[in-house]
Amino acid sequence: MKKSLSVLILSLLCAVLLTACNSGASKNAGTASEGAKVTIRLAEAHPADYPTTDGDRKFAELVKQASNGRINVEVYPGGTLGDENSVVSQVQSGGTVDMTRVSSATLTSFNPQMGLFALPYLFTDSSQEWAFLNSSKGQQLLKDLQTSNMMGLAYYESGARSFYSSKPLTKLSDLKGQKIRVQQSAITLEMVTALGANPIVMPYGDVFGALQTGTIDAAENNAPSFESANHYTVAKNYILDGHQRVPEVLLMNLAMWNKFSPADQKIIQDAATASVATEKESWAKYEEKSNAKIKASGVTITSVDNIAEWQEAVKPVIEKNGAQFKDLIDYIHTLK
Ligand code: GTR
Repeated sequence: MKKSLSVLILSLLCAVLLTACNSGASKNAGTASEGAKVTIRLAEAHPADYPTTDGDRKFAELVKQASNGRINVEVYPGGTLGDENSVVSQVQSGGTVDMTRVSSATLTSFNPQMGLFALPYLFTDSSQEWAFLNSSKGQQLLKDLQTSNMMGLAYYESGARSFYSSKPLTKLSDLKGQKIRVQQSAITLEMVTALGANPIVMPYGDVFGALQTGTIDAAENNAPSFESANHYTVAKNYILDGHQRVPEVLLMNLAMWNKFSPADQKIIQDAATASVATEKESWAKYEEKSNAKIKASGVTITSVDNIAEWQEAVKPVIEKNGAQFKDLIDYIHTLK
């Protein structure tokens, strides 16, 4: 009798516990699905008219449309929600920023796999890069961001990065001893050191002032960033060595993603995928406009005809950091 009473009490307790757990789960699933309105804050480092911001806005528009206004993505351009590093920390930890568009180089400190893209001279050109990004291996890297509590939704175009300086810079040996601002990426630091210069990590938003005051001599970026951030008005020497092609990534906090119903996840994923075409189209136009503006402003632009010399200098960096990506690198070499 006593035994059957305790079994009864135990079963009742289990039932109560199970109901509590289940109701918690369904509450979560319901938060972002039918009925409930959700606001997503998306941080963007670039100005309102920049190609990546065009991509973000297209994404927001498509999500709004497909969810009948239920899911509202608010895009905050111009770095107003913080520098890239702190914004990614927020997205990762579920802070006040839910989403961001960020450089994959910045992501390296949060997810070492992203370090692949920081390897110098990894891709020969944009078509080889996109053949990889669109491949199942490239898409897997996006998915693997989940191991770092972030949901990677899409890659965006970011061209090729090259060095620019307020000091003469027309050949590799000119880099010797120059103080060069770099993104927060260990591989980039090593690359710049291997090229004979002194790397200094600094948020993107501080680069213009640092170039003006001489805290740094140089920086490196693609033409749209070099131009839109006004760096070209201070750093009048641009050498087109194209050392990195680091794609941009559109990211969401993983816990937020997991709260959406499968139908809403599809809406968000489809919108992100569709926004890539808008960003790439805008990129092509903006890059052309930036190059024309840089040229017209009297910047000395040098193209590199002995790129093998640069590649040779960074070989130890590739050997050291590339070993963990050997399969991916071999695969990239098979792509056109
Ligand atoms: C740009 C990139 C930004 C930021 C910047 C930088 O190309 O789009 O997100 O990472 O470079 O150098 O910090």
